[in-house]
Amino acid sequence: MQTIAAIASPPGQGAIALIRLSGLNAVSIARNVFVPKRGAGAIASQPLEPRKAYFGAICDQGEIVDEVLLTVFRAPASFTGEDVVEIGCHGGILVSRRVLELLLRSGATSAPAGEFTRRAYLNGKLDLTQAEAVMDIIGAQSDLALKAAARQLEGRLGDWMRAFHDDLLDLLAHVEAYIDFPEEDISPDTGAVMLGRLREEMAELERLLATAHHGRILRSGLRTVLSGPPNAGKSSLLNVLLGFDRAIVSPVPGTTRDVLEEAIMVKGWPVLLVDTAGIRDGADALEQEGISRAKKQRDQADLVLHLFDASTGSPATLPEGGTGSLLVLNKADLPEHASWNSVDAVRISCVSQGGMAALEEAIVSKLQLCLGPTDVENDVSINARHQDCLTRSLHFLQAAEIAFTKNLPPEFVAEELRAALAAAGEVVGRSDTEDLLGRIFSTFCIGK
Ligand SMILES: Nc1nc2c(ncn2[C@@H]2O[C@H](COP(=O)(O)OP(=O)(O)OP(=O)(O)O)[C@@H](O)[C@H]2O)c(=O)[nH]1
Ligand SMILES: [Mg+2]
Repeated sequence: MQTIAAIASPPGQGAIALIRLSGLNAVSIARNVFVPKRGAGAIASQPLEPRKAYFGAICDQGEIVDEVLLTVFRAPASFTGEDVVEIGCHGGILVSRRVLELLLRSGATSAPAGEFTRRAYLNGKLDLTQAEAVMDIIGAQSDLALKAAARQLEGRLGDWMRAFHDDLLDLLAHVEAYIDFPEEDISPDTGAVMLGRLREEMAELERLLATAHHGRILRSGLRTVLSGPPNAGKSSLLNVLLGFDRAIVSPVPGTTRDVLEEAIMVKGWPVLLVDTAGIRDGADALEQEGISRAKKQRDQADLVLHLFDASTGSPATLPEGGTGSLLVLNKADLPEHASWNSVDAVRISCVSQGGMAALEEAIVSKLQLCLGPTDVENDVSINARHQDCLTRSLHFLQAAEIAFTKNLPPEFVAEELRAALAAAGEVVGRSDTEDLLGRIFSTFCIGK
C-alpha cells in the first residue's frame, strides 16, 4: 500500500491546519522535509519517538516554509493501524498546500476521499459501522444525531451485530451437525428449541430494523412538507422558519412550481422543510407539473403541514388528522373567516410571526409521535445501508423458519441461515466461512 497524504482540516483560513500521512514510509517521508528545532529528534540520526509532539520547521531545499508541530504514531497504535504522521502548520490555504506538495514530492501519494478511514477498517481498527459513524459525527447537524453517531463509533451497533451473529452462528452449527450426522434425527424437542431460538433472533432483528426510521430522522431530519392551496403562505412560512428569504413569495396564486428543500432545527431536532406548489384545479400545464410534484412530496412526507389562509373560507373537506398531519391556519393577523371558528388548528401569522412557538411545539410533538417509543438518548439507530442488509437477513430467517416448520431436510435450513448470516455480516463487514469453520471444529463438541 502506498503512503498517503492529505490535508485533514477543512479548506479555508484558520489558526491551524492539519496534514496527515499514513503508510509504511510516513515517517521517512516526513523526515525528508522536517527539521526539528529542539529535543532528541533534533539529531538527525535519532528516531522521532511516537506520541511526542516535535516543534520544528518544514523546509523546501533549505528554505523554511512554516514552523510546525509534528507527531508520529507507530503502527499498529494509530488511527489507520499504519505508521501515521500528523503535521500541524499555520492554517493558511497556501501554506498547508505547500506542505502537502512537499510531502507528495518526497514520495507520498495524494489520499482519495475516505482513504484514512478505509485503511483503519482494512487494518481492523474499526468495523464498518464505526467507519460510518466517523462520517456521521462529521456530518451531524443536531445534538441527538451527534450522540447517536458517538454511540455507534463506540461500537454499540457493532457489538449488537456481533452478538446477533454469534447466536445465529451457534444455531447454524447445531443444524450443520445434523447434516454431518444424518443418522441422528432432530428430535421433536430439539427441533422446538431450535425453532424457538430462531424466532427469538427474528424478533431481535425486527426490533433493530424498527430503528431505521428513527435513524433516518436523526440523520436527515423529519421530512416536513408544506402543502395547501395557492396563496396560503407556504413559501412565506418556509422563509420565516428558515430565517431568510429563500423562496419567492407573491400575491399571485401559483407562484411556487419547483420543490424546495431546506434543513432547519426545531428545538434541537433536525427537520427537512419542503415547500411545494399550491394545489388547485384548472392550472396550466406548467403549474400542473408543479402540483403533481407537490402531491408526490406529500405522499413521501413524515409530516404534512396542511396550510390554509384563515382569512378566506374553509374548504368543504379538511385534511385528515393523524400522526403525520398537522392543520395550520395562516394569516392570523387578519380577521378569521367564520367557517374556521370551531376548527382545531395551530394558528400562525407569517407577517406578525405570531404563533411560531406553538407551531414549533406541535412539530416536535408530531416528531416524537413519529419516532415512537424509542429511547433516543440510548438506542442504536441504523442507517439505510444497515436496513438493506438486515432486511435481507430477515427474509432469509423467515425462509429458514418455513423450512423448519415444514420439516424440510436440515440442508435447507442451513442454506437460509448461512445466507442470513452473510447478509447480517455485511453490516460490520465480516466474512463468515472462516468463523463458521472455527465454531464447528473448536467450541462445538462434534465428536461425541
Ligand atoms: N396578511 C398576511 N399575508 C400573508 C401571510 N403569509 C403570507 N401572506 C401573503 O400571502 C401571499 C401568498 O404567500 P406565499 O407565501 O407566496 O403563498 P404560497 O402558499 O407559497 O403560494 P403558492 O406558491 O402560489 O402556492 C403573499 O402576498 C404573502 O405576502 C400572513 O401571515 N398574513
Ligand atoms: Mg409558494
